[in-house]
Amino acid sequence: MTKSILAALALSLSLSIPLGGAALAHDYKAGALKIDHPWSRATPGGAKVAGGYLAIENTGTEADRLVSISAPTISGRTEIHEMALNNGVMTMRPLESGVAIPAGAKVEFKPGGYHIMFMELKQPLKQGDSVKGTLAFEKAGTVEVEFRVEAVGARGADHGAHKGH
Ligand SMILES: [Cu+2]
Repeated sequence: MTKSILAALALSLSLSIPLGGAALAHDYKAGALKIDHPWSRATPGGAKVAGGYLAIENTGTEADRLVSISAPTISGRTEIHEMALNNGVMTMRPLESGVAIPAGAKVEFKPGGYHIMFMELKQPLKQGDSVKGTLAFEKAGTVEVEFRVEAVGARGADHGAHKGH
């Protein structure tokens, strides 16, 4: 009797290890959408804006759209931006209608491309902080995530899903 209880305990302890590992991987699910590794960058004192980055994978058969983002604890206004070369000049423009996430596609928000812009920052972001944000999708609804604040100048290279830049 006692032995079998101990065995059951040992089994449940060993089962809890892979679950803990999944939590550390820092990703989120909403319906068919997988949201991977939201992160931001530490800001120099006085900066009023910060970028936000993540990857969104649509494993379903229907397109969705990231419509808006809010992060009221740190930011007065949050926008979705695109950085693109225009006649040889890097320009940034807000995407008023958000970003389409086609069925089967993985859309990356990263430095130099699509990104989230935390405007009217209420305080500087410090490396190691976690910033709460809410993503709103046309079909999948709202998803709460946490952006990890990485070092000034970080390009996300410390994360396995971001490679080649
Ligand atoms: Cu921007």
